[in-house]
Amino acid sequence: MTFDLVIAGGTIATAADVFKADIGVKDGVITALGIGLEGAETIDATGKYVLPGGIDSHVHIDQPSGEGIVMADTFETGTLSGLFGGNTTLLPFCVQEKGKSLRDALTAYHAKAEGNCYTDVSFHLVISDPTESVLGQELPAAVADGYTSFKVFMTYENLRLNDAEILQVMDTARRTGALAMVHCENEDAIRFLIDRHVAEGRLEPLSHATTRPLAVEREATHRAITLAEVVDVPVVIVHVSNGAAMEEIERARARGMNVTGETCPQYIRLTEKDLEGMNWEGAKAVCSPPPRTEAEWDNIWRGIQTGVFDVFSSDHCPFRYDDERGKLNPKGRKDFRHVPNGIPGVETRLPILFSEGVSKGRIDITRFVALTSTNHAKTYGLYPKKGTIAVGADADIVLWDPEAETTIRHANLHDGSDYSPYEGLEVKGLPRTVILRGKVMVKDGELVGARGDGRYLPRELSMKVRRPG
Ligand code: DUC
Ligand code: ZN
Ligand code: ZN
Ligand code: ZN
Repeated sequence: MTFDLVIAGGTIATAADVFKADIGVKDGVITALGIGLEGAETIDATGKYVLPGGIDSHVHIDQPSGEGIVMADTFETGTLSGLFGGNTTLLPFCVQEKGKSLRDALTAYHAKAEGNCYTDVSFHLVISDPTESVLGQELPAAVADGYTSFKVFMTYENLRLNDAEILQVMDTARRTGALAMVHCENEDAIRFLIDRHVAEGRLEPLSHATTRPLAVEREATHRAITLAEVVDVPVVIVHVSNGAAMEEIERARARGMNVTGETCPQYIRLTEKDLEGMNWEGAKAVCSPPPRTEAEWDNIWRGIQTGVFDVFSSDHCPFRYDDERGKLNPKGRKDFRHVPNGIPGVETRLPILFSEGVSKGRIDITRFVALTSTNHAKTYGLYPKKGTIAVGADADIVLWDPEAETTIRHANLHDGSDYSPYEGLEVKGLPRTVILRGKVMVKDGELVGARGDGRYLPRELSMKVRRPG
């Protein structure tokens, strides 16, 4: 048999194994792993790692942000940036606005994504208005249609649910087999601290961090896990920023709970100090939960190494810095309360984890693949079609040069923001060629794929939820 495409001579790494073999691709699917394979087209992968395409299960693209603020990425720029960062699948959030149906939200997001994507995409829902019809009909119907995960917020006035509502939403997850994700920060505690900061005239970006201290996240993490325990349902704790919140996950697992932990590059590379700085520069690092301290980086690394964290996601949530509709909107220029929460990072996630993790000897390549691809596919119902290199899987493949070095400069990135919070960071290890379902999209750092090559993916239930038999 001749293959459409052969990737020859590289070192394949999956979440379980590292071995030298050629990959044979036919009709967009991996159909053989072997030695001496021949195809219509051959890509020489000598000296490269050959990895399953990155899956980023936590990104925000073209999401309504209120106050006339506009998110910096469309599906075109967001997925292009993800592609250049070594990703072949992104999972953005589709947000239900209060008073609207899930169908409204899904229709709007599909319209934004359709024909515009450079990677495959699939949506998590955000439930902000859990009415009887949402819980009883709409959500179960959406799960049946392949939207098998959703996020709830414990903070933000227009998104937060109270404990009674979270219990109801989690119970719907239990009935339908969907997977619930929770943003854990105590809204009342944040409000209390904001009032105090405002009374003291402390309106600079750093106050974003000091009004959301670690205890605010730890308490909410404990509570979210407790609510999941009461309902008896698996839960994902997203964007864990510190060791104390992480220990809540460890304790829950020790008593037998099914808790998935997620962390992000900002919690191993940024600190609260990045929110200081002249001319409101600190706004560039405003995200929630906020970056912590270098001591917390060490705690997060322990969780990455020992498996407390299953997934390493970007939480890409891009706003422009020097733009009326972005971080420095007319109100945000004077008052941290109006600086939108979120930072870009979909293109820098893999290089940062590889460089800080694999190149510096903190994790091995199999753990890197698990944290950036395989575990995302398993957690969110895409495995084994996505997230691995195996016969029968989609040919989503990245050729990774472990020796390539660069200094992160926003000028070289492809997102719609106008800065990177990692400007000047030196990284070792970069994606060079990215293949989506057998189609070469990026070749040696140059774009060869087209907008619209990415598809929408309905998903199965999470492997964390599925029960044998
Ligand atoms: N939560 C996110 O997941 N992303 C950006 C901001 C936030 O609060
Ligand atoms: Zn969040
Ligand atoms: Zn506790
Ligand atoms: Zn997020």
